[in-house]
Order: sequence, then C-alpha cells, then structure tokens
Amino acid sequence: MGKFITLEGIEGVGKTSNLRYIKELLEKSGHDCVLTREPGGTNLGEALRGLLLSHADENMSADSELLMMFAARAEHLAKVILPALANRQTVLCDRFTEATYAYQGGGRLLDVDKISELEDWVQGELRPDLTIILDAPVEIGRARAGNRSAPDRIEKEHDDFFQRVRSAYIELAEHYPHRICLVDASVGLAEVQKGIYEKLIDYGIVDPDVIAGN
Ligand code: T5A
Repeated sequence: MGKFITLEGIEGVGKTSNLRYIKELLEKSGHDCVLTREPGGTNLGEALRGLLLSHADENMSADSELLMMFAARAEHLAKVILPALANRQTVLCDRFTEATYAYQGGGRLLDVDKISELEDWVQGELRPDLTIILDAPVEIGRARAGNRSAPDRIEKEHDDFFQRVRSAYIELAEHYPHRICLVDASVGLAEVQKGIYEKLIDYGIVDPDVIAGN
C-alpha cells in the first residue's frame, strides 16, 4: 500500500499555497503522487462540494452537512484513494475526515460518536499515515482569505465557529500524535515550508538524503 497524507487547517492558513510544495518534496523523495481534495475528488464529490459550499441552501441541517461530507468521501475512497493506495501511489489529500471532526464536530457541535461511527463505516480501518494541520490564529486565516473571492457558505460562519474548529484540530493532534501533527502557519511561507519539511522527515515520509541527491 502507498502512503496516505492529508493537509488540514482553518480557512486561509495556506493549504493551497503549500500543497504543491509538499507534492514536489514527495516526488523528489521517490513517491508517485496523486493530488486530490475533499469534499470533491470525483464527479459526484465535486457536485456535492458545489451543494455544500454554495449559498443555495443557507439552512442546511448539520446532519445533512455531515452525511454529505461522508457520501462524497465514500465515493472518493472507492474511485480514487483506495485504488491509488493499492497501486502503491502516495495520496496527498487537501482535507479528509479530520476536517469533519473539526468543522462538524468542533464547529457545528455534532456528537463526535456519530462522526466516529461514520468514519468506521466508510473507511474501515483506513486512517491517514500523516495529517499535517497548518495552525494559525483565526484572525490571521481570516485576513489572508479575505484578500480573495467572496466567502462560501462555511466561510461565512462567525469567528467563534472557527475558534472551535481550530481547538478541535489542536485536540486531534494531542490525541493522535503518532499520525497527526501541527505546523505553525502564522509565520512567513518559507518558515511554514521548513516546518512541513521537518515533519515529513520526522514521520519517515521523506528521506533528506534522497532529496539532497546523496
Ligand atoms: N469541510 C471540508 C468540512 O466542513 N468538513 C469536511 O469534512 C471537509 C472535508 C472546503 C470547506 O469544506 C469544509 C472546510 C472548508 O470550509 P477548502 O477549499 O478546502 O474548502 O478550504 P478553504 O479553507 O476554504 O481553503 P482556502 O483556499 O480558503 O485556504 P487555504 O488553502 O488554507 O489558503 P491559501 O493557500 O489559499 O492562502 C490564502 C492566502 O494567504 C496567503 C496566500 O498567498 C493566499 O493569498 N498565504 C500567506 N501569506 C503570508 N504568509 C503565509 N505563510 C501564507 N500562506 C498563504
């Protein structure tokens, strides 16, 4: 099986800015890499993403939101993630189930046991080999994201929602240190990338000698 790596964090912390950097490091280290995202990654998943993030239904219930995230994930696992891992490829995914714990569990205050049941049902025993959470204060993420397009349905939530999301991410890293880590994303991009590089080495995902060409 290939490696399964996910990147997480609140809005605007810099996931998109760092994904290509991580992919390059993985490839330099010999990984055949598949880059994908959640919600999305398949035709059905992207259609669900459109429904989840658009403003068409401002009153979507938290349970509907949760189930749609997992419906998109079931499709993504069946069509993209599991075949790639079985093919010994490394899957690099922009968000995964840790986002559900953070946003639907922390943000929406849904019962974490419900999320855990769905996780077991949809994923079986599969968990990411490494989840990097880019961590920065909500104000920093907001300020960075605010420089771009109009906010989507989730981005329109208030700061206390995103404070809970951030706290849930930090708790996940504390509970599962063997597979989830935090990188300080409040600093400049070069420093964030240094932090990511060090974690990829610490967790045995990339080999610095191979990257250096030794
Ligand atoms: N969701 C998802 C759930 O609720 N449950 C789930 O289970 C899942 C899977 C998906 C939404 O769905 C929710 C979470 C999300 O609300 P998304 O597109 O994955 O949406 O997530 P967003 O957080 O919206 O992605 P963003 O594009 O907003 O944020 P990024 O990718 O973290 O930030 P990025 O890289 O675009 O950077 C933002 C700006 O900051 C600058 C960049 O140049 C850019 O202008 N920047 C920096 N500036 C200074 N210093 C740095 N270190 C910087 N890093 C980036």
